[in-house]
Amino acid sequence: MERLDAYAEKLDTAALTATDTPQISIEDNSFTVEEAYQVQAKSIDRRYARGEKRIGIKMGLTSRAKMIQVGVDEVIWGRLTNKMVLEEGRTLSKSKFVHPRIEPEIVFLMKKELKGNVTALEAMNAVEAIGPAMEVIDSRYENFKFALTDVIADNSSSSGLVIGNWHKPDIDISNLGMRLTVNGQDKMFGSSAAILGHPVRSLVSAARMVAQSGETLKPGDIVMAGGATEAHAVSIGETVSLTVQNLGTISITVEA
Ligand code: 0L1
Ligand code: MG
Repeated sequence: MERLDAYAEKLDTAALTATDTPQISIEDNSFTVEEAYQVQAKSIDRRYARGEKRIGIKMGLTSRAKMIQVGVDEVIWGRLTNKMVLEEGRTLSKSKFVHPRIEPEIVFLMKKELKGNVTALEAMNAVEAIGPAMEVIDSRYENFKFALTDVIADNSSSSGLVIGNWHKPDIDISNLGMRLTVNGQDKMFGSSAAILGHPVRSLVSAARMVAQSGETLKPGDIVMAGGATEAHAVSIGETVSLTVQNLGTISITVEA
């Protein structure tokens, strides 16, 4: 089997069986960012072959808090499938993940195609709706430790998402308060401004970065803009809730 196919199979199996795996970059120090995105695409192709459907993309490491938490300081992206969606107000089965964490985000729903280098105005004009969201990230690597190439190959740790009600995009999202609670206790406070200064910048980056892989953002796609605070490592029995100013509250309960 070709080297990149073998990495894709290894990461796909790790995600499917919720089992951790050693970092690729430790054994292969010639592994490049370009190759890592190819591995990501190949591992997602394996999901499509099992019947999963593409629903959009996620942006990762779009805030300083996130970059510091994992020691990687570049914006990255990953692909989302229908199987990753968790129903708002319901449960997350911890046993289906290796070591899941939850982070507070803003999500966009696209109404127009967006491709390559676009302005913030063009990006906002392509948005149908915005909403509050929580991303469930789950590195497939041992101890949640990775280099930039590793995490890109691992679909940027993408593993689940919870989305709230959609709102018209005429709400000012530049500086919305975001509050994550666990069993009603405050855990993280942030602002949508922590997402690259304004979440629309994440959408601008998304259009440019996916184009480098020959893809576009399409009508109906969702785009997760990235975490506004560091991520919370979840435990069984926790109800994790996010309130985003003017956008509403969403919750998920962690079960075995
Ligand atoms: O969505 C994110 O910002 C996470 C990207 C990958 C790094 C991590 O697993 O925390
Ligand atoms: Mg995220």
